[in-house]
Amino acid sequence: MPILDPSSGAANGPGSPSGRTFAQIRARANFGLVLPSAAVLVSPTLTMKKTRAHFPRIKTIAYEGPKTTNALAFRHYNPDEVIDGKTMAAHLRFSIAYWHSFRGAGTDPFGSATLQRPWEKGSDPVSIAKHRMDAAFEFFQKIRAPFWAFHDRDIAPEGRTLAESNRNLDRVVDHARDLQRATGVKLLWGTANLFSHPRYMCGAATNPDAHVFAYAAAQVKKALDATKRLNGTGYVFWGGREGYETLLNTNLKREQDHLAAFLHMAVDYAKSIGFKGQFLIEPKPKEPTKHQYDFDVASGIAFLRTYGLEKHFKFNVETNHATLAGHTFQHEIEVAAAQGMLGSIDANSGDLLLGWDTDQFNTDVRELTLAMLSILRAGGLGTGGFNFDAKLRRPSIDLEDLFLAHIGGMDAYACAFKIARRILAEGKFEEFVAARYASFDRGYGRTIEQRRVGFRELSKLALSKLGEPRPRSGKQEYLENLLGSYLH
Ligand code: XLS
Ligand code: NI
Ligand code: NI
Repeated sequence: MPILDPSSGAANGPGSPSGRTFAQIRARANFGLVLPSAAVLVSPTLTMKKTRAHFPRIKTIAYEGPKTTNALAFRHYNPDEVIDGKTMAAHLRFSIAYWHSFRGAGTDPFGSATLQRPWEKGSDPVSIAKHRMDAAFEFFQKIRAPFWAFHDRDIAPEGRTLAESNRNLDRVVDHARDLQRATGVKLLWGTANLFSHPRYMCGAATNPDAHVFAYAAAQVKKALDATKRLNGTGYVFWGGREGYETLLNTNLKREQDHLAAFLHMAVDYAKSIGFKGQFLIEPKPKEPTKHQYDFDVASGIAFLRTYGLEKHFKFNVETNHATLAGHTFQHEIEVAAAQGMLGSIDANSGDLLLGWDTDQFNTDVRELTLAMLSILRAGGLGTGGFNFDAKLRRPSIDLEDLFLAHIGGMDAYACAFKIARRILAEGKFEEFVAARYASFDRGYGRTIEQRRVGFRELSKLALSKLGEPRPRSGKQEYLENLLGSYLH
């Protein structure tokens, strides 16, 4: 348990990397707390060979319960707590997004990087990449996240040629494999960045130039190899630039056909190398393109079915993408779950006053409880997890902020998980909803669901026996109050 212990000399002793005094550190620390120091790289459940600590003043985050005043402790997420024979860590399967937490530098369209990380140094880009990855795995352990997720170009630098990029990736993937082995942290999913480089400015699989399509295919082939090598439980396709800006230069039908061909090739290749991970589509309506083809889960399902791909894919639902599409997070989860296609979650939230993917850490327990209800009713996420596709605000420049952000997100999900379980155990909402549809459980209602009647029979029934239906209240306010009774 992190404690304030000036006498240990840990925070301000000779080994203090910053050389700051205890008082200075204290003044800077959050919630008036000072982090204890020492290069503790060993969590209760995971072990890792000791390397130089990149977060020397932060210990493995402990669960201290809802009453703690320690900002660097969990209040609701107790990874080791066993619920229904499974630890909370195994239920929630939290994952850290490498791109935000270890490649995000705090840039925005109006300003340059604000985050300066001490590990960003080395003699060449590949050794910097490895050094950064050491810091990342130390973070994964200390924050008690059992998984991580990456894009190929997050972890390894793009080379001058594709062959060089592939070699860079191989070297860093070897390093990741060692770190995974040493720490027990596993890969949730991998993906390829098919949107940053200028070659992809008009799309990758939907680019009008077959040359770009071929290059993207080569890149995804390699990213699949890397994901397999790291035993990823899934592989994500987010179609960042798979869409268009103007129909004046676009053949929409051809682009959609090409995207489908690309996904079929990915399925075939995965099969040929024995990659058994789950393929996931991550819908998003726009940004960076104006019209993205996989706008939301519903259009994704239609696309996959149209092209005979539905057996091979599930959905990675992102909160901020749902709201950009004009939906709630819970709606997107429910639409995917209704078709047995809920795969994983990109856990974040947007700012409803800003019109873009702000990727914030979600601390809205009400929203998350509703999402959890739908996820638990659907039987959970299977091999998916809750991946924090979320980033620090630009001025949040302290290393501690990275911990505080994830602690807040993890606690909010854990809290929502517990509330949702209680709601489901008591079954009041289920009972209400079942009663609301009960007329379809019997009599002519049942024959409608079984499709044993048609308009003729129903018309006869309405004219003879039924008469005018009696309106019944939807009881929304009652149900909102009921939800409130679980929340506060
Ligand atoms: C961008 C997406 C991206 C995917 C992975 O908006 O959320 O980060 O999750 O390519
Ligand atoms: Ni995402
Ligand atoms: Ni996003």
